[in-house]
Amino acid sequence: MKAQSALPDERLPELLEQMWLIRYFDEKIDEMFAKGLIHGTTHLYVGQEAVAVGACADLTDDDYITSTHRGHGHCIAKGADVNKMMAEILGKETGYCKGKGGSMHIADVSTGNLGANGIVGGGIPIATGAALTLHMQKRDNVVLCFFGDGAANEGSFHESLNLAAIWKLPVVFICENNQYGMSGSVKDMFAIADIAERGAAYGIPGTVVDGNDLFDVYASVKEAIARAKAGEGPTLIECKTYRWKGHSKSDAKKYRTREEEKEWRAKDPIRRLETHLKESGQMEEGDLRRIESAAQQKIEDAVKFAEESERPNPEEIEQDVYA
Ligand SMILES: Cc1ncc(C[n+]2csc(CCOP(=O)(O)OP(=O)(O)O)c2C)c(N)n1
Repeated sequence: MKAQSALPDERLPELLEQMWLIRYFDEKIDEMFAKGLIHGTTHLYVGQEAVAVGACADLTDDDYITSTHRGHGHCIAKGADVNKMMAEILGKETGYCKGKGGSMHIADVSTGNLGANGIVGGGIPIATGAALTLHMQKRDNVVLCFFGDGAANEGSFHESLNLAAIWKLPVVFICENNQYGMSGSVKDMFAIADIAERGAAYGIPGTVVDGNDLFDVYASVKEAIARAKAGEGPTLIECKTYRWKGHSKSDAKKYRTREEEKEWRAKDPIRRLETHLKESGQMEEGDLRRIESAAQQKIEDAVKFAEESERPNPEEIEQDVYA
């Protein structure tokens, strides 16, 4: 890691809290889903927290992200209000889409989040278009484009990377390789070792990052943002990580072993950051637990806010709905 890309120590408590917020948000969604309190489906981000938080750490509200069907982590890392997110998922009128969108349609334009996306690979051309806008308006901002390993086999990935490369657009393509599509392993779906190798096909750098290491994600994305802002064009960053939960709600995870899950849980990105904070003498156990409890409390408060909110008025069912 280059020295100028290192994450400043004073940012670590705040970023740790964000990671805990994401963890507790999605654990709570999982719990409420099991109780039948949430309708539709949802895709949980648990295990991947270091990617969203490390990547978004330096962004301002004038920088943009595009997200995926597994979008809660990106949304929180980009500064969304967890009350409004929870209300949206519970179908309440105080939610980001007045309760009519649900998990896969949360967007928060005020913080530069152009939205989750139910179409695999759907956010990639949107990010490229947003980057073209920034380029044409000569703005000093950047777009981070999150997508999964499965999306890297969609046509939208290839077309977008090519256009972004030839036009040198200010976009960073961040592939979260969590090892599986719905049930297909990357081992069966790719004939190459690293998805980052595909950068070479478009004449852009491709980097492999430990997606469970906040510092590694931060440093790589920071360098890619600097490249983008210097007019040198896009970078493809592959973050190797793992989703702890099933693909969505109806997944018995028959395609992988419990041993494999255990191995990845031992690489928990949150515990890794906590170990660093303790070993470097920056924090003691008590400080860490206070941060965790504060995050947990914010999620409990979000549930209360959502539960106490009204459902949308049935007479407005067709308002603000685009299909
Ligand atoms: C264009 C399209 N094809 C298929 C689907 C069904 N689908 C939803 S999620 C998913 C797997 C996506 O895997 P990946 O991009 O690796 O993301 P992950 O779920 O691993 O985060 C599929 C095939 C879809 N929503 N959109």
